[in-house]
Amino acid sequence: MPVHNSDIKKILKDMADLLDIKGANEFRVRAYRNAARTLGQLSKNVEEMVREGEDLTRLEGIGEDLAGKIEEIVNTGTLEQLEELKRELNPEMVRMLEVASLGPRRVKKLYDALGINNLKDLKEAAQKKKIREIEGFGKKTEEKILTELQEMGEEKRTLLKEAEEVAEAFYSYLQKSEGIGQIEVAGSYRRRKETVGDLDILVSLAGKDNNRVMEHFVGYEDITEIISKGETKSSVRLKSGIQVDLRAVEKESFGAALLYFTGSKAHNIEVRKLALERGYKISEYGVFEGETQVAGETEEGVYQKLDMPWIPPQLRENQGEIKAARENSLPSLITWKDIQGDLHTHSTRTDGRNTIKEMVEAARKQGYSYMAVTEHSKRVRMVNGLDEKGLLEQIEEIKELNSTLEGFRVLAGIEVDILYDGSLDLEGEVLEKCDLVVASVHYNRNMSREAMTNRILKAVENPHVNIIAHPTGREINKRRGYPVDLEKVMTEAKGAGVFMELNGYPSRLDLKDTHCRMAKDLGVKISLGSDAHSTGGLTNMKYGIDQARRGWLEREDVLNTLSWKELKKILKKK
Ligand code: DGT
Ligand code: CA
Ligand code: CA
Ligand code: ZN
Repeated sequence: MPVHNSDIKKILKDMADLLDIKGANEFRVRAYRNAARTLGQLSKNVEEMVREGEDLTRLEGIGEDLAGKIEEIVNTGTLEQLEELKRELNPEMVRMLEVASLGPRRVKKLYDALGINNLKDLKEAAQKKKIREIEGFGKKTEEKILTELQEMGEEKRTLLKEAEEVAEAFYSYLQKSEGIGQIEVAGSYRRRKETVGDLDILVSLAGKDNNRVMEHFVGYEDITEIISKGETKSSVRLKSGIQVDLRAVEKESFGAALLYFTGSKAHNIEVRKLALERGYKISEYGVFEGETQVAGETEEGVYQKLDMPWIPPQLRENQGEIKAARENSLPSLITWKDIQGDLHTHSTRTDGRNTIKEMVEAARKQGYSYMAVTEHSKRVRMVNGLDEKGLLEQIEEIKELNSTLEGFRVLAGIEVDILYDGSLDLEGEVLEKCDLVVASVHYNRNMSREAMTNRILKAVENPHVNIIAHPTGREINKRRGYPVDLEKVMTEAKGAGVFMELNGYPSRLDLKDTHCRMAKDLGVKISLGSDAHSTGGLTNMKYGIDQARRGWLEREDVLNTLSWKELKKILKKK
């Protein structure tokens, strides 16, 4: 395996950090840090230098000793001294360095003051407000550590789209097993949460041979670890890192088990309460009256026994869905078929991979009757965002394209940047010529909640803006959204005739389920956009739909369920 400069740099830096935590001589620590820095700035490949017998001590900050260490890394891929240090210190202590506001000094201080040597103790101490009392830490740092710990925890969850690829492949593999009847992927996956912790697959047995089913399950080629294997329950870990739990139940219990393992836990608890009130016992095996099973083969049957219609999994979060079901007032949730067009796409003109023509073709195949092209504006230099002239050219290009299309309309749009002061990146007289103006924040995100809210409100009030796109700027597992008072923004948007975007890009989905519900309650229509950067990206819409459903949205809550004719009228109203 080749050893890159960055690998060597990382090892040297780890050495410095661990020595520092250990309280080693300051000069020794600094020597490793300097060497790591030198490696980071080097244009030559160190591995090659070693192979060609070049003298490493000629490099800045590298003496005999360090040169020998670097050779060891190149030859063995690691450094014995580092491995030793890792064995000596609690490896969890090393992980504490992943908390952004903790450096080695602080880790050592935490250990000396409170004996903290792992993340769990760190979290506990922060929650008990003990950290603020250590010299040099304070309340702010303590709160920051808690947030950072939380973010680290969140990172372990898998994006729904990634989980979907894994789940679908596993599903088809299981289908090939003899002895399996029905298969469902339950858990948060079935509730279509934006991220999933693990996958919960439920199967019903067609024969009586559990063993064969479990053998087949653990024989899947992508498995890296068999965590447990029993007759009715097994767990494995896959190459992708995701854990999969499999449960096998008899056919008569499949519905009850599906309901139970779909969750959420909070939903299950409410369902159980209702059952108890009616004198039933409910479990993953069925609904029982005394010893007799009275429901459980299907989910519908279980809900029916409790006087409720079937509840779509996306709603099962104990957010009022049980009450609504019992009053027969469940929302009739939006589906992909209700969507008439996509309101957020990119093409090769900026950072997309397909031409407008190709995107249009794909959108038609999707069954849409319109699609807005919304390129970035000039402030987004990295992707050659459009300036006024470029936008005018594109409007012309789209006009021409439209004249060749029948039964389909390309909307000339723009995703214009909301600048630091809340003004827009392009002149109003050009924006005026667009069918649709989508505005979003990309830069200078480091603002107070109040300042960011005012910045976006200014865009809301701008007469040219129709939609506020990705209104929180978050990227799941990468960065939190900027702080913004969405309730205030939505309230103003409602008054100004502006719509809020639910971006379907699987790692964005800026508006959370709860935000969608907030919009519905405030009466602001949501615009669903795929933010497609290629023809394949148009299918991001389905993640938007799932999120919208989790937010209780119905057809009339979503802007692009309207035909272009209706939509045009609404946009003009502004
Ligand atoms: P995840 O995996 O963290 O994204 O979330 P879930 O909802 O898939 O949770 P998971 O995998 O721990 O369990 C799957 C379902 O099993 C969960 O949604 C509800 C059910 N379940 C698990 N533990 C309990 C429990 O202690 N009580 C009840 N009532 N249900 C549970
Ligand atoms: Ca799960
Ligand atoms: Ca699970
Ligand atoms: Zn975009």
